Amino acid sequence: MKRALITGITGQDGSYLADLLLEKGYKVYGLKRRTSTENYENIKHIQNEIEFISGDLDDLSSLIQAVKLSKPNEVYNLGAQSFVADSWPQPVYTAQITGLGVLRMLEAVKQVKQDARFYQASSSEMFGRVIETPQKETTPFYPRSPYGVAKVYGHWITVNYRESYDLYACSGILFNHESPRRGIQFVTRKVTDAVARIKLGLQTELRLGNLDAKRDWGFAGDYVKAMWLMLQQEKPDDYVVATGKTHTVRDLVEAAFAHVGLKWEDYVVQDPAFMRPAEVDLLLGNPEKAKKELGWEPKIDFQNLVKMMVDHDLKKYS
Ligand code: NAP
Ligand code: G4F
Repeated sequence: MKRALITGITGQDGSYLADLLLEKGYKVYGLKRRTSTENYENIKHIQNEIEFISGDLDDLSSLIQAVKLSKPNEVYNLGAQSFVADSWPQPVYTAQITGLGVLRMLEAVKQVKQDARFYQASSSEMFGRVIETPQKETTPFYPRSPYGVAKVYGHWITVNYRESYDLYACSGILFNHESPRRGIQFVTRKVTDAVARIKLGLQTELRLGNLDAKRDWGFAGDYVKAMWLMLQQEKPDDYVVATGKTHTVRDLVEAAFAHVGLKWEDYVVQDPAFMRPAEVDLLLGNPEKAKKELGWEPKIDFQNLVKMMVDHDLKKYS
């Protein structure tokens, strides 16, 4: 039985990855940080099948202990302060967890179980003010937020540990991926939740920031398969994971309202409070390498993703 340690187990990706690994017969360990109120919402259906280990990406001793206890064949480092907008008011914390947290996890692997395969959750936010379109593995980074800068550190320290210590360490440069388990702060879920509430008469307006930003949005359930595939190859490498299609926030809003028969213009209000100090205007990934070398394909397209999320939120409030 293979053993996997997942940081960020309670998050969107951690929960889908745990589903996948349990299906494949893995023993799954989840690093769980201490919170005043426990939040198992995304993993309540598999809570009894996961072994939780108390730890925090800010605390190297807890990560060393987690690797000692789990003796993993594979480590998936998905934990992070992952909300870009909060990385401006909390830049030091974001650097500590999203940047240095990667180094701590790599050190724990290096010190305790050097043959464990390591996956780092890198991000298309690293491309930021894009140097070329579409973005691929060799596109230079130009991060536009403290979060993006921290992810660049996490990416390069992963590459550096691979090259310095011969670790099997991969960095997945994932473009935006969403699902009914997406946190409510992120724009897709904020929109689908509001559409459901407006349709059911529970809310009257939706306040948003920049409607012109473009994102390459895919389905999280598809993307965790690419993470697993990266750790099953002969040699470690880095891969862009994306759909190869981009849409504006306005397209997202239009599709979500149209799905319930409403016109978005009647409900959406632009609010400067949701504008960012520096914006990433356009993300569009080229996933050719992942398709060719990993045999990975996204299954759910943008329209079906939006419908899935709106339907889920309608059901939640009905
Ligand atoms: P998410 O839903 O926000 O989950 C983040 C996870 O990290 C949660 O389980 C959270 O635990 C945990 N965490 C936060 N601070 C921690 C700390 N100090 N120590 C240990 N764990 C901590 O994020 P996601 O969407 O699943 O994304 C997973 C990873 O992929 C993140 O690293 C994110 O930056 C990266 N990424 C995401 C996307 C995307 O579009 N989703 C794209 C590219 C890269 P709590 O439940 O306790 O808060
Ligand atoms: O949904 P978002 O907050 O995601 P963002 O900033 O693209 O980051 C996500 O994807 C990254 C991969 O590229 C991950 F690394 C990261 O962890 C996270 O998962 O915002 C998407 C776009 C932005 O351009 C934002 O300015 O939507 C725009 N937007 C417009 N109004 C809004 C809003 N975003 C949010 N969250 N809330 C709004 O009201």
